[in-house]
Amino acid sequence: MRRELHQGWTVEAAGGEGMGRLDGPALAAVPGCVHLDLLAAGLVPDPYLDQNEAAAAWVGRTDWTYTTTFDWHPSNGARVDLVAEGLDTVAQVSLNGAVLGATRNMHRTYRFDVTGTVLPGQNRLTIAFRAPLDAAEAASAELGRRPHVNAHPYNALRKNASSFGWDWGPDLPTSGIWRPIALEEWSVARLASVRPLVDVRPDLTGVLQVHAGVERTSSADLVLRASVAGRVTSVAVPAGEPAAVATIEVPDAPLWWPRGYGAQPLAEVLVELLDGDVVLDSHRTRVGFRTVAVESGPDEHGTSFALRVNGTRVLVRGFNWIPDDAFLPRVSRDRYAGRLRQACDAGTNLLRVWGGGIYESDDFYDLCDELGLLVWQDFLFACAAYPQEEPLAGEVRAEAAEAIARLSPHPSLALWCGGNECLWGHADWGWEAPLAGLTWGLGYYTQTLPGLVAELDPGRPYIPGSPFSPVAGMHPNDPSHGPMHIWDVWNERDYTGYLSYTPRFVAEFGFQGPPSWATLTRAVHDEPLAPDSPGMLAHQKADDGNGKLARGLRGHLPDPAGMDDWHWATQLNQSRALATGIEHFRALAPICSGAVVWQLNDCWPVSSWAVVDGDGRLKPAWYAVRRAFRDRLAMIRQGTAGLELVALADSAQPWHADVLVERVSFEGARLAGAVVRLELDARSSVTVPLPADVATPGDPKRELLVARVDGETSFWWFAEDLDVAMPAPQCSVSAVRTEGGYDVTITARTLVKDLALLVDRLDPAAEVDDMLVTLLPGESVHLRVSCQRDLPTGAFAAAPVLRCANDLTAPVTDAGSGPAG
Ligand code: BMA
Repeated sequence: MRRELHQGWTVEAAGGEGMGRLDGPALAAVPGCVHLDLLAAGLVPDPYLDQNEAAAAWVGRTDWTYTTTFDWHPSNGARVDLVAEGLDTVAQVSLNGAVLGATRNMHRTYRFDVTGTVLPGQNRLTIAFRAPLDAAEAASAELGRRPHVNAHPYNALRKNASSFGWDWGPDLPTSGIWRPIALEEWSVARLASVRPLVDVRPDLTGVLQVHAGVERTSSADLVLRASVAGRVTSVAVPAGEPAAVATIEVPDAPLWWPRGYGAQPLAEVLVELLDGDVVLDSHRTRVGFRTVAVESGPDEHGTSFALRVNGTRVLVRGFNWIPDDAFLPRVSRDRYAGRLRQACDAGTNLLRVWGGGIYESDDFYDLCDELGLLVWQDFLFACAAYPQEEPLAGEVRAEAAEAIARLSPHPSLALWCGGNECLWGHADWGWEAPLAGLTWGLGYYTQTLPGLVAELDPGRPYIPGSPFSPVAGMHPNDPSHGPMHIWDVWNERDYTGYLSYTPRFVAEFGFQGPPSWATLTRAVHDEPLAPDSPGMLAHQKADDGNGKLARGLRGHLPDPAGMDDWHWATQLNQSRALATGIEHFRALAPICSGAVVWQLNDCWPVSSWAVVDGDGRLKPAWYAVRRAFRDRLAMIRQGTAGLELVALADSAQPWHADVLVERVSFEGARLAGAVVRLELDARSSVTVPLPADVATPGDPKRELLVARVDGETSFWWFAEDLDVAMPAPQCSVSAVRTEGGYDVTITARTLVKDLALLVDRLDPAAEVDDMLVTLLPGESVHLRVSCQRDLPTGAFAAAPVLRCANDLTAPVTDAGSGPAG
């Protein structure tokens, strides 16, 4: 019997900088975190707004004590356990004044036997958290300081690394009971662990092996019963046995596939522990029948790296995932569902759960199973050297074993990875001197973690880190060998730098842009608002972030004239940078088998690499990624011998089509043209040189190439916007009120490049169905705007709502706009 203890909690400062700031205990939400409690009680201003983050720094320097009372009356359970699924982080747990134990890992579940301590009638449960910054610093001093990025020694404590601040995240280390806490009463025996492992034999027989661990209070002969897909099996668990395995074979099991490759059938699994006819404990989960493997081996380009599901190579189009809120308990199932929907709608088939975050809740992985989103799961190590001594080593083992067992049933889980950039850090970031011979984590990545995966989840591939070279002695970020991260482009180079790479798999690459205007202006109220106004700087965490944004524009777009132009230009540049990278990496298939964008989401309102901002709004870059992630792409690219058309059919169907490639003037005159016939097998690509008369411009400043196929259009510009005779844009705009918003028709009178309706400027809740559309003179686009509000006439007809690339050099001329309503 399980009973949640989520009611009646209070929190009070028990030491440190928070002493004297509160009149007394404040009401506390469980699951929750102290920042949210203080916010709800009006005791701190919202740390996500303006410069409030700094004003809340004392919260992480305060010891916090959570207390509740609850009534309890004995049932017939012989044992009573207190089960805490997430305590953040260094804490002492007491019941009725008796210390039950100490915790120091937010990524673990703690179970305390409270039989005899829990009393009939009223009980008082107290969880005293040590200030996380003090705890991390003390642990670091004890274990020996080791290199890490950012301000605080997150590498000494098993707590969400990014909660101490990251180059996109606020420095707001939390405390609290962040996951459910409950009393569990049981007798005779319970299921201490359940791991349903799945395999598929070559004859397509699905094999489910349920590994169950049993904890007992008395010796009894028990039975483990498991069922799946209408089949049931039972195995004896004789007295004294701590574990059992039940195996079920499912002939012709329907295969689970990643999205774009097939369906996602899921089978319910019921696992029961029986004493005679009495069901002592049960566990329900779902599995999907499929195999997954990493393909990695030498070839003429280096060492391949690709995921294979059911033997089929998957071309990965992915995003990196970070915690969706710095205050983790706010991330509900609905919020996950919305964010994952945005990932799917952008055409992705994989999310990489980054090692500086958390093992997400079951909801996340359940949804990924349903949506066919593969999950690359990092173990929780990021950008630092990690001590291999106790107490950290034991925490790492316990946490990893629990995570492996919890996540192993999920068919979406495709890969375990030792961590983020720790191997790279050791190779390149000058750790040798500060480490002075101390351990740095290698044993975790090469022994502890692969050992646990082999023992607990043997069917799933493991790699020691990302980036990682499978060849001994090779630099971990070698482009030719295994997965790499491309960061020199954002940090030091122009985004065309992506084109110089021939990677095997890009697990991270990204380019910053500011959040949507509505998000930005909800969070930052600087007067005047400028890229470097104080609140803006508080919401730009990257090293020289604004400098890199500004330098990133150079050669592509003019220096922005003011805040509106800066915001649009940097968002547009982010879009183009990501599209450049993605198209290039996809065009390299099959040499390159994955492009995983850094990053999908944000954890608060901030300028960052995300394509969905901290309030969940789609940035222009999301639309650019969606276009670049289409199943079928026909792109004009610069080849070694001239311009060529690269066509990619990344879908289960062959692609037979004609691509019309035309050279046109900026005025829309057709100057030359050719039809390229595509006869592509499923999952294949072709490169066709373009005829010289099409590929060679008469006037590179006034011409472009247009490739049209199946209603989709792509473009080739002979020079950057700054270097061509980009016309001052003219369009006419008409809008018709519809049930859920507006149908907007925009007709170009001149060439209009990368047109966007930034509708959140009109209504923070509004969204548009497409963005970054290029129109030749006379062409139109119909955009659907979802919006409940009635908008004034002409609302869509001018900046800062209607924007395009050419209005950065010349303002849009309104060639007549229709009524907006
Ligand atoms: C990589 C990531 C993150 C970081 C990002 C942007 O290093 O793994 O640590 O946020 O780059 O700098």
